[in-house]
Amino acid sequence: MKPFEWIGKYIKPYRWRMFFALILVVIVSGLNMVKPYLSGKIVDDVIRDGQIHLLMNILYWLVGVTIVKSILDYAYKLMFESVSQNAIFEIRKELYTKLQKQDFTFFDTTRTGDIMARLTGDTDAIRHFIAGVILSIFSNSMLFIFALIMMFSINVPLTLIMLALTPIIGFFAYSLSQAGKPVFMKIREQFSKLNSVVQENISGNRVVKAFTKESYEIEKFTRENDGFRQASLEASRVWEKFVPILDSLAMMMSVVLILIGGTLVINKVISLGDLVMFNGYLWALNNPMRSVGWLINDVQRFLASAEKIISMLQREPRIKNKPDCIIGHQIQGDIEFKNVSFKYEREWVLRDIDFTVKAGQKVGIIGGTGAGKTSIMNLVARFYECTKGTILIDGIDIKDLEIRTLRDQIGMAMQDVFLFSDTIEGNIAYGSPDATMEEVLWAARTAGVQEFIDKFPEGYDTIVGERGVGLSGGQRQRIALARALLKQTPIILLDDTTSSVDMETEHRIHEALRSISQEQTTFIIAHRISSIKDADLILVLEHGEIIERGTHEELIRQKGEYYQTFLHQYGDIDSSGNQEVV
Ligand code: M5T
Ligand code: MG
Repeated sequence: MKPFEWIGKYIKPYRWRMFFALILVVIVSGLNMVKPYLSGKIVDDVIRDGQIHLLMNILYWLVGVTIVKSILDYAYKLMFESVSQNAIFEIRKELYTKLQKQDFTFFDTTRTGDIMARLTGDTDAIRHFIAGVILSIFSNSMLFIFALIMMFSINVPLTLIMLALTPIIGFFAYSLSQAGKPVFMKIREQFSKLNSVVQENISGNRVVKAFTKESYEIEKFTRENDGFRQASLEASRVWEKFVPILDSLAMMMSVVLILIGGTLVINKVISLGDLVMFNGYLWALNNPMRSVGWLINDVQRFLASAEKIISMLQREPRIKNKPDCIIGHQIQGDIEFKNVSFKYEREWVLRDIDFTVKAGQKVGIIGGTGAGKTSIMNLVARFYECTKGTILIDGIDIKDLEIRTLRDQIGMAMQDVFLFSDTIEGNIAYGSPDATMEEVLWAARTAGVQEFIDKFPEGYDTIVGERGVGLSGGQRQRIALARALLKQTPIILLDDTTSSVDMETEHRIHEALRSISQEQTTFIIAHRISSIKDADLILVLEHGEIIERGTHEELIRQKGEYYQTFLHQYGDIDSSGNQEVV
């Protein structure tokens, strides 16, 4: 879609307001002609012809016109502003809604700074275009036309001479805008660099302090800060170079006017009042020419921003509902991976993953770092689509299920815990806003949140900082677990959920989980054997492949990789593995 056509869509609902505002602009431009006209009248009728009684009338008119003009000015500016604010409100909403629809791949490949720029700087360029540029182009054109009409009515040759001079101003103004363009782009770029340095420094403040890199960070900031200063200075150098030229040219036009106009007055071709009038209209000829360059820049900036926004709005997520997807299916919890292979980019991350789980069964997944455990979870929730093979839930290919139907019935505690800056209760109930306090407390008890909540004087109303600052890693994990449990879904995915809690608490949590989740199909990813040893099926993953599978006892008997891990973790325990592992 073309930017102008696109922006038209957002202005269209307000076309009448816009139309009315434009009419007001025409009226105001017309009223702008009154003052020079009346000045001429003062010279001719009052001063030359001595009609003193006209003076008061003219003054009343001047005051009246100024008041009306100011009111209309205020009115149309407000109208333009409201149209632009309404339009960018919609654009922001659409962008944000689109953002919510995007999949993991989008966020993997798009920088946060770019997304933020779309929502801030670029939408502001659109606002400026509607409220500033369109208005300015229209009002300048109107002024230009009205002034020309008035000037032609006074003297045609003089007007033609003046008109012939205006392109010179236009040319210099255009050159100024072109010279200024790279500089202004540099300022914007430099500003966003400065922003990202600050942003990263604030989120990484703990690492900065831990490695005592404060002075390094200040240096980094100073570099960008200085870059911003240089760019701004460069802009004013360009500006200061051209502005006197533009002003002198405008002055030159007045000189030419006085020279030629004066001769015409002496020769009685026009009156002195006409010359005064003419001089008054000259700025209405100058001004549009002076703005031309800036308006071109602003239009270009609008086009660039609009194109970026359009491309973000048009970007389709890879993962989306099929047109005939199954909506509202009540999941039982049978899960089957059929020869599933997967890669994020080029490297295969999972190869030929093949297993079946019955509803209500517990699956443990164990394996080294980077073996592909989290990737399996990502596939179950369809955050990514498997490259080869099929994943079936209750015998249905998950690609045929509506995404919401699928994800609403999966409770997830992710490896990388994210908490919102909200109360602990708010965080637990994030996925289940209708849950009662009893239910929240139940989930909190099961996940072991209750055990530490007394440490906070405000209990569940304690507000946790951004990303959960103020809580220990284990506390954060337990809140994330409670959040997943509270949803009470037929499928639960727990990715390394108890890795940061001590063995004893972990044991208690797993006991509690066992007693509550009889019907839920549960995936538990863990590095510790103690977390998964009771599972109905344990998958041992290595480099994206299942190398062993079975129950704890079976795997111990196989004396393979699992057994080796077991020995490492419980080296002093009887190798038959029959002993209770805590
Ligand atoms: C398996 C790669 C990663 C690793 C392999 C999440 C993610 C992973 N990878 C990507 O290229 N992009 C991604 O977004 O995939 O990664 P995993 O499944 O996260 O491994 P894991 O969960 O078994 O590891 P760990 O450390 O959590 O125990 O090569 O680079
Ligand atoms: Mg992982």
